[in-house]
Amino acid sequence: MHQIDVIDSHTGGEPTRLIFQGGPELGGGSMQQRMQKFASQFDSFRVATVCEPRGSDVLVGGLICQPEHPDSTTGVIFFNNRGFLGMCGHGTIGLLVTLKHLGRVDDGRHRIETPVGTVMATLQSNRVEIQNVESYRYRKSVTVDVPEYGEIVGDVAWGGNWFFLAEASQANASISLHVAHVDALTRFAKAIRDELARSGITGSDQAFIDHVELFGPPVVPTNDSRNFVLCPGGAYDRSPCGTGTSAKLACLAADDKLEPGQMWRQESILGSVFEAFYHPAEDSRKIVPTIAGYAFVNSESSLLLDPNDPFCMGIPS
Ligand code: PYC
Repeated sequence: MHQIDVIDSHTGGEPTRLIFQGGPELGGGSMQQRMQKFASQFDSFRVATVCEPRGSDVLVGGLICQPEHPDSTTGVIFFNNRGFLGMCGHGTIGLLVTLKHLGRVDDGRHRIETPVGTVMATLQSNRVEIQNVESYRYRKSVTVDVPEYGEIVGDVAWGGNWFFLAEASQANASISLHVAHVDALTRFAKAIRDELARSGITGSDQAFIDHVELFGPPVVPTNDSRNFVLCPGGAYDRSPCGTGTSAKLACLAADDKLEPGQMWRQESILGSVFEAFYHPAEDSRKIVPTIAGYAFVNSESSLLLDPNDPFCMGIPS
């Protein structure tokens, strides 16, 4: 029986499962190199820990790794039911709150290594502010002709993952961003993502755009916007999505709609909020976004992998 020690938390409603003990031995090197080794040699471990029957399509896993640099607090590799994530905003907020719960860190500033770069996170009680990787808009006003929905115009942007960002109220769709409509929103967002792939619309270096983010007016007037985010494995993000909010800031900055330092309050489909602002990056086409939200620890447990269990290694989704 193989035992894996995990701690589950949620950030604005979106769950994170952090793996502290019993994970694969990935050796040294950068988080990017270790993620590649994880994906090529231990993908079954990903399925066993986040897919059914131990997990679900919504769950994001994070493998805690020894950092490459001594002044980093930790390294982490995030993954989900479909594959690996470059960065994960809600997961990093959950990571810091979980490390504090374990007594491994104190409030203050922490350096976290991820496969797409090092991020800085400031922990204060259950609130975490993350200075994310540099983010940028890659393509503006891209038109996709989506079967059944018509022409949808949106931007392609990087915020630690690749996003297509569009207003929800377009063409034949016009689905209001209410949690009662998540099935319709999911169908719409998947149709957009499929059409992006069919039309060869990608991020830089032909990267697959695996997240679709739809926007509409906020429900709470003090917020700036509400979103619905389709994640790579088909689930929707219960939080406002840290990397998605970073991509949004990059688009707002590129359109001169948000000043450096100006606060943006992004509301999720559930109503949870990330506060966000940016500073210009050295490369004037990019920004350095900061995202803040709250996480809470839900459970400490051990996953048991029984070799006699026909579903021991999980059910791929
Ligand atoms: O918060 O960056 C995020 C995220 C990505 C996928 C799910 N959440």
